Amino acid sequence: MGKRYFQPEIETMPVDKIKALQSERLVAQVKNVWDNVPYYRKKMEEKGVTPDDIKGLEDLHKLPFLTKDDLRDAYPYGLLAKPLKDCVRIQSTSGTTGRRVVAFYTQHDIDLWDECCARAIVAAGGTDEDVVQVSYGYGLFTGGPGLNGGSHKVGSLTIPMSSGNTERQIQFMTDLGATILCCTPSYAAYLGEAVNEKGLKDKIKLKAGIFGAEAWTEEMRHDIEEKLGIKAYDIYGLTEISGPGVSFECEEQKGMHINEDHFIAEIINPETGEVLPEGEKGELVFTSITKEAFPLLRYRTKDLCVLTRKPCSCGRTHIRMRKPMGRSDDMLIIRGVNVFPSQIETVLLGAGMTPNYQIIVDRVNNNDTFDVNVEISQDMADGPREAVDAKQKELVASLKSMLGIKANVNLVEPKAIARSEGKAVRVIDKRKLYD
Ligand code: DLL
Repeated sequence: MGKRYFQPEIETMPVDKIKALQSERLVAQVKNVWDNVPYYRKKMEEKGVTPDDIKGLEDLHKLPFLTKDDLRDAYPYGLLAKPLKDCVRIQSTSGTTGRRVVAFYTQHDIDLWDECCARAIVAAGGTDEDVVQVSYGYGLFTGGPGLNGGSHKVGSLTIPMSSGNTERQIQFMTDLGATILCCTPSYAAYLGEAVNEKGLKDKIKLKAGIFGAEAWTEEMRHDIEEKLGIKAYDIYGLTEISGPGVSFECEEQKGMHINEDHFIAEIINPETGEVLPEGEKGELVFTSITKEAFPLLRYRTKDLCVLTRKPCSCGRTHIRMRKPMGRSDDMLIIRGVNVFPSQIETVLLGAGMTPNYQIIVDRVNNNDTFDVNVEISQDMADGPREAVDAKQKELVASLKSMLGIKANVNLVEPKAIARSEGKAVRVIDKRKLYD
């Protein structure tokens, strides 16, 4: 049995103490941005707030929100709170042109970020005896560098694989006896498929995986756990707020503990901006209270989520967020109905299908078309045609009952859908081309 926590005093700190710490850090951070970031000062002045108005957590709601548009307006250096000479790294999102976000880090920021990722690795059972294969992309994407830094802090042997080259991934995994795998859940599912096809499941020593960077369902978790013979843990984060490790799952696998000594979380009504009470679903908003180079206050993530402070049997006291079930900008509106890709994943995997699927939406003669392509397994491909037809009908019916609208379900041959090595492309919305 390894260590249970990476930083026990912080991770199990009584809630009133965490709140006091957050209050103190918030007050200091507000003063810091007011003094050092003209963009913030202007936003605060526009809202009629000054640092004197912010005396603690209870005043957080008085601060203006920050959105991706602000990041774009202030691009590239307009939100820096430290001189460039104190910054040592940038990371960036993989967003399409025009939506790129560049985040800055001092060495201290990177140290704290690494600690957050180390907490996640220890929560997944990691120790200095583990061999951690980091198969998130390295480079501008935060996944590789974040988990790499966390693994170093834990003292695990780190394999900086990056993503791609599945053959080599599996070779290193078996030869070096990797025990913890870090990558996107869609890539984990792909690796699981490849390991089983090669008959190597008995040859791998993996015990846990730390998967995030995209929405994934409980059904997907079971699929990966079964294919790789591991426990699959969720990890969440975003470039703007640091990267992976903003929150992470513990052995309970019931929501992700937010590292509250660094980030204050709120849930708001995305329409009105009103702060919602604990337990209600809305948009997740973060305030970074320890960041030096790029501190964002009340940053709107667009991730839809629920928070809970119910005590967790792992002993951690930090608030938990439920798996984000999609981003408000991921939500598809098809024939006037709101559809989240995760609902479709739940239906498909619940019906025993593979996690290889793609949703294609188009507009023909002013009507939305809605196709769900999903691969059948090799067993099904080798079996009777009638079974495939029956499955197709069953899926149409279950999707209709989940979503309220009808989808064309196309069952395609194994390997017909491109595999993803990073974030999976689940939705192709061709209507966007016409807007
Ligand atoms: O995806 C950071 C990360 C890397 C997280 C590795 C976990 C593991 P971005 O590329 O900036 O950063 O994308 C952030 O991805 O706002 C969510 O919409 C989504 N996301 C991240 N983690 C999860 C998760 C990284 N566990 C955006 N579940 C976020 C659902 C997630 N969505």
